[in-house]
Amino acid sequence: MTAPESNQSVESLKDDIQRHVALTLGSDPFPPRKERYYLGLCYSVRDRLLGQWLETQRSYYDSITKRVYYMSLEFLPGRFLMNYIQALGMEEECREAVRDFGLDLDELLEEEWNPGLGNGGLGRLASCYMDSMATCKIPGYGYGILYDYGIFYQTIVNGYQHEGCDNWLRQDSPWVLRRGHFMFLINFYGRSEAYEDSAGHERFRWVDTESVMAMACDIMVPGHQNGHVTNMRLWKAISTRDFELEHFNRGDYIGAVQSKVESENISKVLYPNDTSPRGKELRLRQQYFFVAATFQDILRRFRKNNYSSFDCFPDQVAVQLNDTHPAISIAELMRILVDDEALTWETAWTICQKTFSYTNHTVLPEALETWSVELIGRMLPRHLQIIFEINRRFLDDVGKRFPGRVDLLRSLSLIAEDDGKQVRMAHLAIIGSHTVNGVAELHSKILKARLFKDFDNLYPGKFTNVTNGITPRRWLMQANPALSELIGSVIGNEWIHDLSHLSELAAYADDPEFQQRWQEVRKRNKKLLARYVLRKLGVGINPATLFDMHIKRIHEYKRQILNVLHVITIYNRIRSGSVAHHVPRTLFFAGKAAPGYLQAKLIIKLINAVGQAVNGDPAVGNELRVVFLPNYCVSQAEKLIPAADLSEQISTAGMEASGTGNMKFALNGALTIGTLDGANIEIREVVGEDNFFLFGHTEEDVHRLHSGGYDPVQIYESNIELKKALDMISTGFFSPEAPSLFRPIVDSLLAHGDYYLVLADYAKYVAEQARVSKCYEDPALWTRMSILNTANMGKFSSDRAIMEYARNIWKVSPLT
Ligand code: 26Y
Repeated sequence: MTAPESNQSVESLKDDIQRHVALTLGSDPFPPRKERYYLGLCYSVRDRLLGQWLETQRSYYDSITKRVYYMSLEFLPGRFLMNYIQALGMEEECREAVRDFGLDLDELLEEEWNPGLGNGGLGRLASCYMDSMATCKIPGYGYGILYDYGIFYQTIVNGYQHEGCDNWLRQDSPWVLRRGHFMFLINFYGRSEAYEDSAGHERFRWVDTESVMAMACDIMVPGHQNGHVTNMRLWKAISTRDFELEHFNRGDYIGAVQSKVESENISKVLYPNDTSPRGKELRLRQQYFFVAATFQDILRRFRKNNYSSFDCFPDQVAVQLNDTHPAISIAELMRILVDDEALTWETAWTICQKTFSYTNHTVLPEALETWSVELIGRMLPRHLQIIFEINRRFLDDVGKRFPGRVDLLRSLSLIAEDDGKQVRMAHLAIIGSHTVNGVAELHSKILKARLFKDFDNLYPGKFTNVTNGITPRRWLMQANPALSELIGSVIGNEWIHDLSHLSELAAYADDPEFQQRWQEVRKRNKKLLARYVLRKLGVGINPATLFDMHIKRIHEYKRQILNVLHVITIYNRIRSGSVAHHVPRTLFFAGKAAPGYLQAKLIIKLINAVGQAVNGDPAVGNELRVVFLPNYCVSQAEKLIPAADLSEQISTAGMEASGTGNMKFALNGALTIGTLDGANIEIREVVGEDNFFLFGHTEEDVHRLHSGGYDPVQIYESNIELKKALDMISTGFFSPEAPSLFRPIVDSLLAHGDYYLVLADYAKYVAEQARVSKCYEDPALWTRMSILNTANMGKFSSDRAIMEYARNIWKVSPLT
């Protein structure tokens, strides 16, 4: 852009900001106030994107192309403003415009609240995929729920997690476009009624239902500087007029309002569990509400293109189920096709299987969703009938192929009989889909070899792998501007669109001058983080120490406790003056615990208690520091990750399906200490064994140890340092006011069998950590390893993942 043009665009941007402050917000533009000008800027940026968005949506209709529907109960997009600004390529303009008003863009960006519409990895993955769909011009949409309250706001009080409400829409979001004209009626409860149609066939209809409306709320997801803007459509529950009238007619005004409020509760709050479903009625209501609204929208679009027959439905529509949370879709599409469209069961089922594909995100048995037959039967009576019919035909078929195999029928059935009758949503998703994928090679292998072995035998080729990816736009370009600039200065900026270009950095890994620049950037990022921590926690940390980070949901399988045992071990070594290769470290922990997961909450308290003891001990000085950052979220991750030296990816092998934090760290030049789990394995493969700190039992070891013979007590007895650390925890060293406070943690390790094999991996972990310290003492070596990590991360772009889904699963091509 030439100078006068750019001046012109800065001036017109300034005019727009002030116009929005005055005319959209009704505020006096003078003097310029931060919150007002932040919103003025948002609306001005939004204006510039809306045209592209309309154009993109129009182009879908013009080309009558197959579209992807990415259905997810969770999205974690992070802040939008900078993402939009960079997508439009107007960062400099924006900086200048707000500077002219005496404001600072980076400060304005901090005004934005994070939309916390997800729990963790699964939701963030959905948002990375939206970014890549837009950037790769894959025609599609994200579908979800607009929760009024996202994931709870975490504070730490006296070391304990407290949950607060995340009322993110309190001040209305400039990014949420409410579409009052897209409203669909959603039914619940009632009963299924048989009747005879004019041709004398028995048919069913769903009657005497209660209903609620779903209103569409749209959020734009722009591709990177390509003029393509994808839509994320989130549903909000609105009560129906009928519902109210029924009460009004009875003269029951308060009853009317109450029923209105209750029906609108459906989209009120995100369930904050990320591993154990609780069979709560409202959660099933959310799932069906979301599914029914989305399918009405899909059919509306399908019909708009004037299709005469449903046979071509799968040529127009690909639906990706993000885990089983939207799996009731399969019964819903069957209901629509059989009851409303009067197709035969066989035709409808073929269409279903050609339309759906399902991504599994976990093998933890407690995370596999089931719903009681009683609940589904009451809330969705016709769907239960359909599920039973799907199951009857399916088991019939299996019975014919494997006569006499009752065990097989029991293991494959959609209905589990052991714990009251339960519908297994994963089984429904598998048989109703054409493709099922895991999210990393090991995970996909486990799905085939263990969890869904019988299904894999039954449907060879149905199971496949798509290793997760992350968007380099948010996780390098936006989160780490300094490193992006350095990279750009030597290899150009093509990596933003094609991450494999990062491999060109490998040529500089041993270049002393480049190494020095690399270190300077990293040091700068660490200083910025130290300042943030000081501001947030009032705790001073030293940027010259090794920044060691363990940031993710708190869960026993992620083994924060293993990290804590290492911290205590180092602490004891420092106190006894026996430190070999100790390098001063700052440990960062961050993450939320599900509010009902008491053991995870106790782990948070323990981390804070250990932090208090370590940080307050004058014998430790600067050698070791432990900080727990409250309220981990996308924006916090963007601040932490670019400043990390070491990334902790230490889950019990076989339990972390993929992980995506591991990718974000390595992309930003942190080194990983990790187990052979999830995508760690593939990261190690590409960055090279020498550039990865590996330890721990393999998935096969874990399987074997779980089959019998594992004795954690014996390990405890025979390892002095471990014993000492555990004894300190259990005897109240870290909780003198309540000595037995942490007993449940030690009991889970010693008395209850240590299911996550913390003790089994302790010695190797501590030894590998010593190797980390040793490497860190050699800056040239460390920097080389760091550069090579970044250089080899091309594979983990979500663009690669999305193109695999598009080619192999959805069969859609990018728009040209
Ligand atoms: C059923 C309900 C309680 C539930 C809600 C959320 C169950 C699971 C979840 C979320 C699961 C999740 O976030 N899984 C993570 O998905 C990431 C993206 O594939 C993986 O990288 C990560 O390993 C996996 O734990």
